[in-house]
Amino acid sequence: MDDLNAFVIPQGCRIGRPLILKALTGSTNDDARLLASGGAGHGTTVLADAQTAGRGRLGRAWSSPSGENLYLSVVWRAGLDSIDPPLLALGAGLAVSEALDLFTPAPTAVKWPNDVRYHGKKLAGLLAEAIYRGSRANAVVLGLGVNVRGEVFPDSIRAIATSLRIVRGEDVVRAVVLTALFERLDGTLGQLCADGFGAIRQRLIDRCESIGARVTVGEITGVGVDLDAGGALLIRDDYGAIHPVRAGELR
Ligand code: BT5
Repeated sequence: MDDLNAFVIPQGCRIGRPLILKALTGSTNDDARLLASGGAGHGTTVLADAQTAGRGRLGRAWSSPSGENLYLSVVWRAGLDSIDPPLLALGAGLAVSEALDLFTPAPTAVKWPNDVRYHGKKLAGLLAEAIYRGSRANAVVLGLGVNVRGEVFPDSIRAIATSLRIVRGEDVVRAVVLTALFERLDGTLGQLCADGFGAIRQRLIDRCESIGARVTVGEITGVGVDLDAGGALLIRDDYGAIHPVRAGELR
């Protein structure tokens, strides 16, 4: 964990303070949710070297061995009066993809809504969980799992997962990746909150592999053609009808 212990929050960054570093935890999202429910401020971050119950969406497991990858959860409170949690999650996926480009031979892509992939394999996943007071979210926990140094994955994900180490062919220091992630998250999400989704929409479209691809969500199959002003993926079916998809799992 020495490389994580040595990590210093980039100057001027509004997230990552306080930083709670754990050698082992169940799930950093659970830890951050608890902190957020107790009133923890914007930017509070839990970072773990390993998780015993790392999770993805819909209760799926996130492989979280020690010494290899990044598992962190950021309490985000800014701008929630104007930005919905799903848009924040879209912005976070864009930020992570842009940050990871600094370490990959070619640009990474976003699989809508927010998986970050390299040549079709998953480099990073995002689990955004809103905490509501009444009908309004007063915090969103942005949980990030980024495969940095892992080289051997469990059988169940070997065919679909990759890491910076694998795509680069050389070691990557976790603290350096963490610095890039904090800078991009702070910058891109700050821009989203200040200027709205329109300010980052084109950047996301440019790296969204689900646009121009044949996709299926639930009952809808067609070609992803655009993202609308609310972040929905527009799918054109084989009869030419356009379907906006606001949430779901692309196949
Ligand atoms: C995600 O879910 O992609 C969100 C993952 C978020 C994990 C972070 S780690 C820090 C924070 N604390 C948590 O407890 N969670 C967050 P989803 O789209 O549902 O993808 C889950 C699927 O990805 C699994 O069913 C596997 O197929 C695959 N998977 C599991 N572990 C993986 C890994 N390390 N790398 C790539 N794919 C993985």
